[in-house]
Amino acid sequence: STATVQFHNQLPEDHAPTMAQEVLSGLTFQPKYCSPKFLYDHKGSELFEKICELPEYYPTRTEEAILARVVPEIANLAGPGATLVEFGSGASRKVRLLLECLSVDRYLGIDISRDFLINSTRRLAADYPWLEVHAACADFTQPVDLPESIEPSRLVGFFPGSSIGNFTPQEAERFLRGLHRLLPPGSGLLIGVDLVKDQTILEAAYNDRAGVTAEFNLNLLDRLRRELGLEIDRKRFRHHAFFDPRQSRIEMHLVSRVAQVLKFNHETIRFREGESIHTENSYKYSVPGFQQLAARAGYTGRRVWVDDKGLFSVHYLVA
Ligand code: AVI
Repeated sequence: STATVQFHNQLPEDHAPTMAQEVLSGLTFQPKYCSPKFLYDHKGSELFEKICELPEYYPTRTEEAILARVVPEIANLAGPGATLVEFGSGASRKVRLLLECLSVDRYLGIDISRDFLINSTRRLAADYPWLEVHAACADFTQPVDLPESIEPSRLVGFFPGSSIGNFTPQEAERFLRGLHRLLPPGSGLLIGVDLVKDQTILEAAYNDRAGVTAEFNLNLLDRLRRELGLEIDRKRFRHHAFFDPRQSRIEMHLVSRVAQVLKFNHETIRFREGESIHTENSYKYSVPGFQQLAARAGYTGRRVWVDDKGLFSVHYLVA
């Protein structure tokens, strides 16, 4: 096949030193934390794809069903000839639902997991030969710029899967405002947002019976060991995820099973028994709650779609 992907690297060639610094500052903080973006090494991205197929993990299939149902309306709102930019494109699966129906001629996938990004955008380019495909390896928790060769007159942002929920509301607002800056007038943002619901449904989604989510969380420790040389043994930690209704978020932690001391470069990191590393937040919103956040970041809500069980929402916002 002649399908090509224009690749833009926006991560430093060797990002291990910055990663080491970021991880170290989290592990020496009280309480200990590690950014969820580090969950996505190649293995982690694969595990996340598995999570999306778990019976307990309703967000993926619910969002896909909403998108499949409303894609003609989305196509109307987006109009022809825009550039589609996906944040956290992963396996680039959901975007296929849009490409079948929207008349966009350019796609840019942005993801932090390089090989994963390259493979999935290559498959996309092969399957949609008329589409100009770009891939940017970037950390979008930091301010991003569009690659220079992309100067769209109009852009449609796609931020599916409730990844926005992995930011705190304050970070989410900052991210959305930063994105707003990149959007030419008339641009839109299609964003999937998980909704607050019964605590047992929420907690089951992050504590699946097959243990894939636990594996996804614990894989972080293997990664830190392999890439940063942190002397850490995953058998001494366990996965813990729960819903905090006061903050309306799932918290995911790695709990130390024992009191232990870890060596990391020249630093010593001490754990009490039961002390944890907070590895992820996943905020759950109400429809009006999210609309208000988007409005504070400068957007106008055009449409919101929710499945009939009220599990998940998809918002079309305009800049
Ligand atoms: C990517 N993100 C929206 C997922 C979530 O639900 O917060 C990541 C995840 N963590 C555990 N399971 C899935």
